[in-house]
Amino acid sequence: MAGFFKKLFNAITDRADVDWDELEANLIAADLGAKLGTGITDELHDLGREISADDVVNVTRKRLSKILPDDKPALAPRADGKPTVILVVGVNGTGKTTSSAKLGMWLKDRGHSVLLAAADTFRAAAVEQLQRWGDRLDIPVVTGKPESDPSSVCFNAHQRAIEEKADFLICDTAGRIHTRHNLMEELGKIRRTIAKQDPGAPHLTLLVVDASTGTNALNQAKEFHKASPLDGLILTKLDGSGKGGIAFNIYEQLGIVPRFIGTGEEPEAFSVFEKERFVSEVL
Ligand SMILES: Nc1nc2c(ncn2[C@@H]2O[C@H](COP(=O)(O)OP(=O)(O)OP(=O)(O)O)[C@@H](O)[C@H]2O)c(=O)[nH]1
Ligand SMILES: [Mg+2]
Repeated sequence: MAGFFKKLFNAITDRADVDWDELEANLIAADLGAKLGTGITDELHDLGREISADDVVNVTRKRLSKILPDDKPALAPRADGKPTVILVVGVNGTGKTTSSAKLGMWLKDRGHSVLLAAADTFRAAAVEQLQRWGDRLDIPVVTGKPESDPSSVCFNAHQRAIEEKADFLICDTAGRIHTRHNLMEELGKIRRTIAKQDPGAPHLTLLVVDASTGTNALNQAKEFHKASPLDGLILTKLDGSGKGGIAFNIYEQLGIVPRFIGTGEEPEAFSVFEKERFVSEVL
């Protein structure tokens, strides 16, 4: 049983009266946010009878699956044969580089051709890290010189993706650049540069959030969404203390849908987000 439900069970079993405040606090602590936490508690209260652990689980699951929209169709190459450009963004350490590589492999496993761009040129180690992933997964990686302009790396990678008729180009970006303001400026520049060779690009901007960081992830989503419109989330580290509740909170507040989940450091520990499965298994 996931930690999230265990906590809920503990809050209501072995006692005659439900401590509603504690139950609500637990739901909110599971990163579901105040609105959802209160909504679930109210619904349980309105049952007007003694509630069981099953009631809590059922009401919570039902609510949660109602919140998210139905799953998005899987990524498919474009009909015109031009590359789909995916920009992977997020604060440092959330799992951008790992997720870029995993997503590359996920696409490759489905028969699509993929190119990776190492656009985190601020740290030499970041370029090497992606290069190692590329070698391991047999996916070409476009790199620039250390401290070169990340936008130019993306431009060159995009050019190559177009020339080679790659189905997907995944751009791994930096998570830390002097200040958050500079980071957002840099992302804006990358977006404008990518759009030069294809006005519709980037076609998908995915924010990587570490599920164990709770409400910080919501703040990150707000900040990035303002600077660089987000099309979806990659929710990482769900194998750790991350409860995943934050995904519902982010969707409720910003309308950003989870698209992929990361459940470990290995490339296989990655899958497409499936609502029902997520609600019943991960949370
Ligand atoms: N357990 C677990 N670890 C993960 C997952 N995703 C990434 N990691 C680990 O998290 C650490 C950071 O991952 P990176 O991919 O380097 O993160 P990043 O966002 O690129 O970091 P910066 O480039 O420094 O901003 C690495 O040790 C990864 O192996 C996951 O889903 N589960
Ligand atoms: Mg990185």
